[in-house]
Amino acid sequence: MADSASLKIGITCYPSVGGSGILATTLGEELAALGHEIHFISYERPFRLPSDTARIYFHPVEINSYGLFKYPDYTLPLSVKLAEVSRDHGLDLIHAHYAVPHATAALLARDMLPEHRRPKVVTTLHGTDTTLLGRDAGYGPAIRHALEAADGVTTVSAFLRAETQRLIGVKRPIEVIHNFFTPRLGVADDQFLLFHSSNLRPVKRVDLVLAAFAQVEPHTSKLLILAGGDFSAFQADVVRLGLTDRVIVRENITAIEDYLQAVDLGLFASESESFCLSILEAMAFACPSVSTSVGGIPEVIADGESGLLTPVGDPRALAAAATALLADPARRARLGAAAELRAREKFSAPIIVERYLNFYHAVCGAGTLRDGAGL
Ligand code: GMT
Repeated sequence: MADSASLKIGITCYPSVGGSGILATTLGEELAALGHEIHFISYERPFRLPSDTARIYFHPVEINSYGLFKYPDYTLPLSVKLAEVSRDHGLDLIHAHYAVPHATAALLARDMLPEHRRPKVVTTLHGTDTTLLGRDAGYGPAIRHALEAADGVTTVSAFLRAETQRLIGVKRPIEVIHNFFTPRLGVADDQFLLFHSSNLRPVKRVDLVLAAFAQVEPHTSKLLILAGGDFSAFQADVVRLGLTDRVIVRENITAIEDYLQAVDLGLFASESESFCLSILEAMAFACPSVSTSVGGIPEVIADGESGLLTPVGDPRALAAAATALLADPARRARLGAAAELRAREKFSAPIIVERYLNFYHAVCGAGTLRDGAGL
């Protein structure tokens, strides 16, 4: 183990959608935030693993397909990659999430290395690795061996520990460590979270969003950017404006609701915009926005009632509006409640979808499509 308190940890898990991979990813992020060095090893980057996080590295496992093999093998290339990463980065520990095949591959990796460079192996059982595969005669003995030979084993519930003992006959101690979830954007309880969401195209004026945010009180606010695309072109601005620790970027997020629940104020600097769906999405979560008054945005935000509008190209005005709302929680709450009501009453799915349907009917003429007259 390393002399200092910080560990070098390899994590292997399923990278696709699924609780075990999500838990492994979140655990890695939390550990990295605490100063540990985390190396993810899998056939793909775990889908929730953000890019460019300090102290987090991803090592892909390459899988070749050989004519002799009827079934492609992942376990051996994974074990070799785990051993390589362990050797090259001096891992203290490999944490295998979901026994098959990760626990076995981790053991192989450990055994491939010279004794003094062997990492410890911890396996976390997540569910069907015990309850389904554990009772499968083709897997059970291998899982039992991997668990008995690991340096530590955990399960995500007491239920799963009992099932592992009952079904697999594991005798060694098993630690129960439950799953966890805490919304974590690195925002302290007393900090405001401003929010910008867009496809980053030039009309969105992300440069002015950043310029405005740079003028908002630094200690009490962070800016979350949900980027529909590659944000890297703006990183130089982030650094130049001294915003490195204040801007949180998440690229190509589909589950935007998870984030919108946490935001306090939207920040939009578009120079052209026919509507701005992102403002509406925030409104639906009682989050008012400060935005440029352009195009159709005044139809979305009732200025002074459900948000604040400022002139185009004036980041100072945008910053002043944001600062005013951050300084006045009661007004911000009033605007947020009005924004939510406005979103529901004017722009919700039942209302707008019915408008489209009515319009289709009007365009088609009563019965036109059904009786085939229009074909
Ligand atoms: O075991 C599985 O079926 C897959 C696994 C996953 O990767 O999603 O799900 C299990 O692990 C999750 C994370 O620990 C648990 O929240 C799920 O309850 C568990 N699924 C089952 O036990 C069926």
